[in-house]
Amino acid sequence: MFKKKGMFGFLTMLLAFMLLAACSSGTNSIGSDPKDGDGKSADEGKTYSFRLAETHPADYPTTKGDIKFAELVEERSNGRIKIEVFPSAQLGEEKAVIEQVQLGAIEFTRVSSGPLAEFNKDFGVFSLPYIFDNDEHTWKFLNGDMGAAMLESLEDSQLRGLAYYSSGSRNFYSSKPLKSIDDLEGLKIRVQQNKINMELIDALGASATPMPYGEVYSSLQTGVIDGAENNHPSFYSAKHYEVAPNYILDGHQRVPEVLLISKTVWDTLSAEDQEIIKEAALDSVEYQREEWDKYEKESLDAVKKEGATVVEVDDVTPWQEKVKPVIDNYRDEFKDVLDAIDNAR
Ligand code: BDP
Repeated sequence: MFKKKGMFGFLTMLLAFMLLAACSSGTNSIGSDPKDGDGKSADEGKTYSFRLAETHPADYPTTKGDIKFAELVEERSNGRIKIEVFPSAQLGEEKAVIEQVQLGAIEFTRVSSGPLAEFNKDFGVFSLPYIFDNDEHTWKFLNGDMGAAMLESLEDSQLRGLAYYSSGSRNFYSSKPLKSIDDLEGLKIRVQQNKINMELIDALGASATPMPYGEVYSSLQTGVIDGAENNHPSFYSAKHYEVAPNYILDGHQRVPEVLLISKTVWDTLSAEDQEIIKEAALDSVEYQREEWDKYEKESLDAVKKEGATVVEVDDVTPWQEKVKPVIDNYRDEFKDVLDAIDNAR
């Protein structure tokens, strides 16, 4: 687990204090009696203005989920809790944003489990290849007890997981031809920033270059890397197909998206407001999943139309065999989660 005590604790407290002063206005201060003079709930007078950091643009399905979540919170709090969604990485790349959320300087974010794994090692399990059969299997696991327990475990990392969002499956693409697994040999491939991804790329005979998502396009363009990997929506939306038009549908990972609130911020909210936020997050999932399914199809069609070469993989067995050492390496560490994933089949 990623834990910093001492200075980190002090900074957290300081930021929490500043945040309270900046964000909360109203007649009741934290710690005062929950009912004010005329018997109203303390929450009725308190207003908040929060920020949610999102890496994707406004029309992307995760951003649409974030916006739906923000709308539900605003509606259900009668306008007291406003969450402004900042799309297109305006507040920074995911790793930096997660650090800010830990401190409470940014209150909410939607990130991928990929970078989250560096802050809470349990989330590394999602970077293991071929652990889920399909979308249905993934959601059965995420909606089960272990999926919920993993969101809870984020508390150890000063975060609170509110909900999972859909992210489809990830596939390789390159500026060089990619017709089969052998073509990956020797290529420089960008990965999400965590160590399991490095091992995965090694096992495939390629060399891994971790870097933030926002740097991938220019790195492909200038030849700093030969390829990358992502789901159809990101491949299309970030226009990576323009500079790496060879796309092979190996589906090596399913890495869920996660909606997070800072634990520092969460702890300052009343139980009623926590409930509003928690429920709104869960209630935004269905809409996000519908938007995801639509956009996933549209984006695959769109990249084909734009001239990308899309290669289907009829049999993933050779891929699974080649990356098996990575799973074997983590089988003990992730035993309970892997068992729960198997049981969700
Ligand atoms: C996309 C995720 C995004 C990640 C990106 C990446 O939605 O959160 O930042 O992949 O590869 O699929 O870093």
